[in-house]
Amino acid sequence: MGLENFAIIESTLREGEQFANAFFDSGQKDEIARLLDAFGVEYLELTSPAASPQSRADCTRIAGLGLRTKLLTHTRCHMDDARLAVDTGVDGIDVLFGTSSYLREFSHGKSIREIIDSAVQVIEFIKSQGLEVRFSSEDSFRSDLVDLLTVYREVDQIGVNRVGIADTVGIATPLQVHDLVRTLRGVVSCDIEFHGHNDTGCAIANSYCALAAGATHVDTSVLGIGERNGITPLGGLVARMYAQDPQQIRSKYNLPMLREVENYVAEIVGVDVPFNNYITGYTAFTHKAGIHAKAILNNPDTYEILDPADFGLTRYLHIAHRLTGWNAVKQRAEQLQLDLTDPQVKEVTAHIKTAADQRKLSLDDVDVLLREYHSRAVTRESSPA
Ligand code: HCA
Ligand code: CU
Repeated sequence: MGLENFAIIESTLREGEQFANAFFDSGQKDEIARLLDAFGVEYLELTSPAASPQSRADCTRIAGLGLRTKLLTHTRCHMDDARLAVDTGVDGIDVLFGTSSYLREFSHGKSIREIIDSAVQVIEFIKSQGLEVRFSSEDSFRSDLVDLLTVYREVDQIGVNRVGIADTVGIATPLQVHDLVRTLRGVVSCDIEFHGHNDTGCAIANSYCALAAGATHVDTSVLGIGERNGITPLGGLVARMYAQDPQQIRSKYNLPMLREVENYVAEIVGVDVPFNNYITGYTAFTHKAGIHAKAILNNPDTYEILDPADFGLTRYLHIAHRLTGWNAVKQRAEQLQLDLTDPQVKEVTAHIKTAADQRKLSLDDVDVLLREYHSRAVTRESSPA
């Protein structure tokens, strides 16, 4: 487990529902679930059935959709919630325990035993129902380490499937995540999940470091939507893991679906996919400087670690600007079926650069310059000496 084999717990239908703009009606929830199932995430996490009557109905209905992915719901570590959750028909329950201040109470010797006892009761009940169970603590990075490890050791011993650490406030650094997961790896034998918020832009790096240190599961949401500025984005994690091992990621996930699921979620929550989004941002495979364009034409690996074709996307060479180079212009002339010699392409490239120094050009402007140059060249060649 770890980098070689990990599972995504896709939480758009739980953490994502905590995004300011999110209101998912039942049809939209089903569609998100189907798209993510088709993409191939290993788990979907759904809002607690204790949250509202509709949340409960949605959980039960989605559990009946016959998806391939495993379904989890997310509840407080409480018997009432656990009973409700079991009745929905999901495959497993992610129970979340307390807050960091609650945990801090342990360190004052308050009720660590009581906390463990109630965790044990909930975990044993869920297991007795034949369901998978995860136990995690909110705000793990601001919790007392000894308390945290004490609780996790106990729940591991009674057979919890997974423990989770949550960077609820987005404060953790990649190094801290690596340290904590490695320490935990030495204490428990069950799987380890990481849930990371993105307040300081570390969510993807933190998730990667969690896996590198021995975690087995990472929480994501589509476009990263969640509380505040959200959590690890699905596409960003996929990009990171693809860079690590393209073959693994190509075989695990239906990568061309990524854009579809992102566009769908963006539309229903009323946001645009950012221009610089991982993989699907509109400049993600655009190459501009002449030197880059030339190298890309020779061998895309020189400036691309992700192959756009794997994601059903195409690269774009941006040639309408003063940084352009003749190799890229030549390719454009070929696309337009304009027959020009290399010296001619170099000459027209100089014209393009001069024009681009005066104003912002479009590809259309470049095409006009190329066509005009070509017809002048043809006229010169065909006119009698
Ligand atoms: C929240 C809860 C949570 C839970 C994460 C988990 C967090 O604050 O809304 O269950 O692992 O970030 O702590 O999303
Ligand atoms: Cu969260």
